[in-house]
Amino acid sequence: MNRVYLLLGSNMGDREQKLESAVEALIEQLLPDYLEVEDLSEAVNTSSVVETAPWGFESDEMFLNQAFMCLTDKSADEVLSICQSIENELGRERREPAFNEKGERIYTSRVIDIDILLFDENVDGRYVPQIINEERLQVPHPRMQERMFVLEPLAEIAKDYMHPSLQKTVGTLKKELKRKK
Ligand code: A4P
Ligand code: MG
Repeated sequence: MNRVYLLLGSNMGDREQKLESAVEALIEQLLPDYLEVEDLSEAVNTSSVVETAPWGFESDEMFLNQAFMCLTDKSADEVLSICQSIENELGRERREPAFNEKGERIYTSRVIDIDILLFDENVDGRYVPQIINEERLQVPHPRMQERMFVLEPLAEIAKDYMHPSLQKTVGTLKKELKRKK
């Protein structure tokens, strides 16, 4: 069984309800049916919901963010497709990523965003963190270490997770980012 860590975000509409619906749909679609009920506490974990100021763009609409972990028999690519189809079902309008004249990303408000932060493949019973560098999917998420709205909820459920390319735990990345601010 593989293991995936996601970040959910919403800053439009009924934000709590969007996060709840996303978590429900993710469990339904990622978790294999054959897992027994008593396994569920180990198979799924969610952080608390944190309210965060928009990062990278101006808006009066605050975000709710939440980290989510789930065991799954899907590949990272399949997980991405599932996240995108759940975003669509929950009313996300998808546009091509936009850039300003300096080549920086222009972010916009969204009813739901589901990003893959980390993905572990199960190799002989051990979780092995994957590094994926394709246009469609980069894992670990390339900006996670710069974002307190990611590290704060993620550290609640994966403080000791070792980032495979930075070689620092999520807890350390959070402490370092806090010091920088
Ligand atoms: N993609 C590549 N790697 C990944 C990955 N690890 N997870 C590709 C998910 N998608 C990945 O994403 C654009 C493309 O990224 C996808 O087609 C996918 O193939 P998108 O969800 O369509 O568009 P987006 O969300 O606008 O872009 P992106 O890059 O996900 O934006 P970010 O970086 O997630 O930033 N401030 C606060 N406080 N809280 C937030 O949650 N979120 C953003 C969005 C900005 N500011 C925020 C928050
Ligand atoms: Mg996204």
